[in-house]
Amino acid sequence: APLIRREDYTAPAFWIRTVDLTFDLDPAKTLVINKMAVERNPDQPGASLRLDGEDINLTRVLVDGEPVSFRVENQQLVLDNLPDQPFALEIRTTCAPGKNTQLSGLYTSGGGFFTQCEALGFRRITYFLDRPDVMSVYKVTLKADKLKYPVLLSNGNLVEQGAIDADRHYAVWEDPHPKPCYLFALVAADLVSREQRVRTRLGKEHLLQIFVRAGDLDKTEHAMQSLMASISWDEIRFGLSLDLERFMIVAVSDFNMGAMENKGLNIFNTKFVLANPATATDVDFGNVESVVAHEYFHNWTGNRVTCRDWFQLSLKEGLTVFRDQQFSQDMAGSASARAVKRIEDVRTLRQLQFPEDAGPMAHPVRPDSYMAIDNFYTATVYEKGAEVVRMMHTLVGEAGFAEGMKLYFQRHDGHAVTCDDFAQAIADANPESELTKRLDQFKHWYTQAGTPRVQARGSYSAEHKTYTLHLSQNCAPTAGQPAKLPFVIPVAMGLVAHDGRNLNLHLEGEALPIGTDTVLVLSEPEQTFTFVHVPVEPVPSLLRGFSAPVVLQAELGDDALFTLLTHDKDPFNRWEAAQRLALRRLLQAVSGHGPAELDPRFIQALRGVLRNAELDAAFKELVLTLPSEAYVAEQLDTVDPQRIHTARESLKLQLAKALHEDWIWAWEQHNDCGAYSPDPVSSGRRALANLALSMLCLDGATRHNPIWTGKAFQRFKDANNMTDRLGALGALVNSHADLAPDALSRFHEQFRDEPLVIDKWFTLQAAAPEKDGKVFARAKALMQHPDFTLRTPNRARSLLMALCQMNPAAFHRPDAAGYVFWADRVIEIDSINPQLAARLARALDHWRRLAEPYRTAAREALGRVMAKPDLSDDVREIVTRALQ
Ligand code: B3K
Ligand code: ZN
Repeated sequence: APLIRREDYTAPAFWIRTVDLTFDLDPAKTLVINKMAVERNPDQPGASLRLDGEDINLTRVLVDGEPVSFRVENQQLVLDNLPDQPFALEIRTTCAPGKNTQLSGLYTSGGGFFTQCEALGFRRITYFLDRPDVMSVYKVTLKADKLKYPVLLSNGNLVEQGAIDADRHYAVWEDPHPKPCYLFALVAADLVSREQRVRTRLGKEHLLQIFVRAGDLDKTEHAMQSLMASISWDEIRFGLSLDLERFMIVAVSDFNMGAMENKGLNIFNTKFVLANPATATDVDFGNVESVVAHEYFHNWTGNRVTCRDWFQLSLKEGLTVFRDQQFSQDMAGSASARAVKRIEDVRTLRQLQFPEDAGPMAHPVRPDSYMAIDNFYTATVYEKGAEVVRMMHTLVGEAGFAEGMKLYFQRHDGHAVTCDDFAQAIADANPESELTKRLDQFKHWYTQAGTPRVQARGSYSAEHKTYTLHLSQNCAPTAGQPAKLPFVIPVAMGLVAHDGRNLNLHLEGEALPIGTDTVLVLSEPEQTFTFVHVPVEPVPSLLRGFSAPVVLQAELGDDALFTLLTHDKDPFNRWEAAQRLALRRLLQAVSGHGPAELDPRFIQALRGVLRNAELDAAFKELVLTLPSEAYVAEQLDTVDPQRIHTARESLKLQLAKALHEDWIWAWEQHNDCGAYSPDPVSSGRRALANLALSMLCLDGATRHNPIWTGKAFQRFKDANNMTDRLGALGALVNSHADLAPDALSRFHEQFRDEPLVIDKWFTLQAAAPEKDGKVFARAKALMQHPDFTLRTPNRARSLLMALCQMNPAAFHRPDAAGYVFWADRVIEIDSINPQLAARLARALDHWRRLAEPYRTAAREALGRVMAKPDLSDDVREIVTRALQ
């Protein structure tokens, strides 16, 4: 397929005002009757109508009730010589949902019918102008077998239902809100629902429903609570209310992504809706809360105001991720719990987005071209996009941002718009802000790929009591962008004295001090900021709360970092200081320069954090966890995954040993959380207890001391919730304990009927720390397990992503077996589900930075995938970019 370019955008030649769809649902052959009211765009007189269609059989085309001549070329139905007046267009097609293994369009799962239309799935249902700037009002009639598919759902309001004959029934749905076709959805299945009536601040009544398989009703309470909390949060924070009488969530087991924000009918991967204490971990509970919120928030940011074209994807995704992150922080409550959430978000950004920005898939938040748009639902569009919105929020303030949002909806409600329109609205509502003064430059965040580096140098004059901070920025070239213009970078900061005081900041030239933190705006390649009346030499605490998605090179020595770790008022930077201290030691161990032994000072500092009565357990767990192997790899020009693994495992073991008594203390203090509740305090306690347990098992394993593995096994059996059970199982598996196989088989036996738990079972084994090639061999063997299948994305990912993305040391083998295995799976999955295959294909994005022999072997594997006949565009795009 050719590249599609942002600069080639043209408005559609026709509008489709209304759509009346009738589905006669049958897995083998579903008939779709599509009646549209079409109107020519007067700007394009004489143009032909080109409707997209893929994998569907055309049986009839009528214009104003009369058969007309048509052509089908390049997966488009082309109609020439259409009238200038509005006309009725009727199209009949059939499709085979039971054979749709791509899970895009209309497909079957667990005996029901489901749809996924974003980005280009609607064309797999009927011929249409499958682009987000064509918005229509929908009426949908569903006809299906009554026994097999008792529940018939589509967007909007149910206006009619009844029997067709003894076996079949029907339902009619109308959605009053015009929408792009990617927001269309239908469900026909045997489901039950949890229902909740709510009254919103506007005084309107709404019906909320969550539809699941009969056995899963006891896992829907948390999602319902999250939905209700999201509804009131959006009203309070942004004045945005639910605009539908009925809001439905449906859970489905076979789904390519997390969830989908179809108007009034969100369809969710079961993984992000089902949760109860027995089957879901604290992390799962948190994910359910944020994904439910995310999809709900899309109702305004995405649905009421949508994207003009798919290059604008971050208009809705970056903004909606920002909104769900803010929501989760507010739900977390305390300042410390908010900071924990921020640290987790930044960790994700660094783990997923920074490498993307530094590899062959680097693209701007608003991409310039693509081959397969589904490849651009990326960490850059989502997470970096959210950081861009967050920087705007920082530059205009919370109240200013709310004003900007108001203006955005005043201007654009009901329209399909661009990222420029969003930035303009936020800026226009805040005419005096730093954002507005530099709006054009700020938008480099949308157009330039790559992670900027900020260098900071400070110098103190004891004589003048001044502290001069010199900041500079640069950004490495990325594909197609050899030179970058400077970004607008908000640098939240403060100055910390070695004795622990957070100093009052007084910028030179200003009348008064401004408190103990401020935001400097770095917009030039280099800038100098001078602080006056600085009583002692300070340590700069820069980029507090991670105020911009950049790599900060502050070159602080250990002393300065220890000061920040102990005294910074910003919890994010305390954590960051610990990460830097640990990273420095990890990199020394990897390079072989410098001691492989951890220094007592570092160990003492971590002990201080662990034993600090003022700090929350969740924060301690984050500080005491070493940076991931992926993050270490990110820092290196040449990556030897085995060396990184060995170095990290060795440091981890040293921490396990050196803090042995402290881990025992931590375990004893935190392991009893009482009745399960997923709140931040109890989940933090569980996280720390589980870390302690795994450290104790690790240490025990090297000393052949079975005490702690015995305790872990007991815990595994007794735990009253999945977090603790899986924590204990993980401690056994990750320390390669003798008891691990027994625990694993008990676990499988106990949860054999819970697919989401069986996914965890696969993941745990495939992501275990590699030891003598056993983990790789085990993962490979698990492909043959009767529960394994490539057809269910969750299951395929549970094993393959765990091995190929999360477990570098098991995957990158000197004998290349990991790459051979990877290429075989990408090729195999590509014939089933190209979107899924393309995700797996990205596991070798960074092959160029690998050391030999990995590099050559990885290249060969990529070449083998590239050579597959009929390779999908999705995978072709990933592999082509990698090899370029
Ligand atoms: N908008 C959907 C993603 C659609 C995936 C297309 N391949 C989920 C979300 O971001 O809410
Ligand atoms: Zn989204």
